[in-house]
Amino acid sequence: MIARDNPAPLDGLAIGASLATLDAIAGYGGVADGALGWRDGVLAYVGPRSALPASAMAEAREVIDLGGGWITPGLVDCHTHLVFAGDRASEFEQRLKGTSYESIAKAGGGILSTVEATRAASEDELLAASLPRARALRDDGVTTLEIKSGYGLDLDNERKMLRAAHRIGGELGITVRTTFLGAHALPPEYVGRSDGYIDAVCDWLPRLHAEGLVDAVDAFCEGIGFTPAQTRRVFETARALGLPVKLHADQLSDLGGAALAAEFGGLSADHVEHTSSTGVRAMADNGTVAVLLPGAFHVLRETRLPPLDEFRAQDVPMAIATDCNPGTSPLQSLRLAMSLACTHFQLTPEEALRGATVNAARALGLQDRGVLRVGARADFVHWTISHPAELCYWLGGDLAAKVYANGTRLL
Ligand code: DI6
Ligand code: FE
Repeated sequence: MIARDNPAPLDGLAIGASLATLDAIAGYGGVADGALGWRDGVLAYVGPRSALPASAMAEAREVIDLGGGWITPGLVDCHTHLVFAGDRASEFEQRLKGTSYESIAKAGGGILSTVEATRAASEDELLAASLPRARALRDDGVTTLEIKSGYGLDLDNERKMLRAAHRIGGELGITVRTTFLGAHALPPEYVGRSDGYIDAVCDWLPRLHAEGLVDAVDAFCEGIGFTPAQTRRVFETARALGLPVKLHADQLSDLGGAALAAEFGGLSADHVEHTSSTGVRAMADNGTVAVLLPGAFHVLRETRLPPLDEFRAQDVPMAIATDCNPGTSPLQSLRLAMSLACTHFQLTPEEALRGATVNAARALGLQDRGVLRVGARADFVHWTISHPAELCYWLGGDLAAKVYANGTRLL
């Protein structure tokens, strides 16, 4: 539990709270009356306070007595589109009157209306519009955040989005991982030429990657998005660059997206409401995480559930994310996504917490976080709760009392 080879004093030591370490195959990994110590941004003690060497307490640079509550790993939101300009509240009203998401998209609204607003914004304006959403997530416990491009749909505007996303990490002190989603929608200038657009996407990807702006590659494989054959071309370009892939797969129909993502060793297949047994099997065989997005399910009032029991039976790890976007999931709390996953998908609160920490880290290819373990990054949250299930039980509320990333207090 303690790194005994390092006698240097701890930079910080938190006591007086219980720990949900998640450092086991199942269960919260609960430690009553725990202690958490860190040094150089990395956890150096995780365990019961009673087992803490007396010298560690005496020598720590700072000892924080939390006076109750629980500490969990910092939450990881592994699927968002939170960099965008404008909003789609009027589309929300249209949908409530009975117009479908797909028909709005086909009429040139939907994603394309956000593309128009995002193209018109400067990088600074985009940052200013997006920062409050990221801050809301962080202040509710998120210390690692994935952000996709996909509302620029040309080289300069995709670059602008990815740069704005990077700046969010610096502004808020959290880790931001960027995903290139050039294959999100067909921009107006390519109408009738979707294969030509995919050529362009495959041309931009190496350039953006060379600028250090891309951690992973995604596509919208759907009737209103791109075909499996087009998605495959994007993935082949990613593979040639050594970039991991993930996919918006089987959200509105089953095009075999999950199996395609798995075939490319994908980090994750996301949405997956319509994924078949073959798709689940392929994910299990390739270690592809199922990212559940109950915010979009809720907002679109979907009824088709992801194959949850099959994921469980085949040991496919399930992650949960907000999918924060202006159309289908204007959701600014990962805790609320966890709650929706419990209510709509009948996940247990323990599965939901695992889905927003350790499994979400895996969906981003990050092994150094998502658990409280010696050697992991010192990203953690102190919550004013008496049981971890409360993280899913309360809808909203101000539960995150302290948020630390890399051993630095952010909130
Ligand atoms: N699936 C989604 O949930 C988002 N993109 C996608 O491919 C929705 C994006 C939007 O409607 O703006
Ligand atoms: Fe999405």
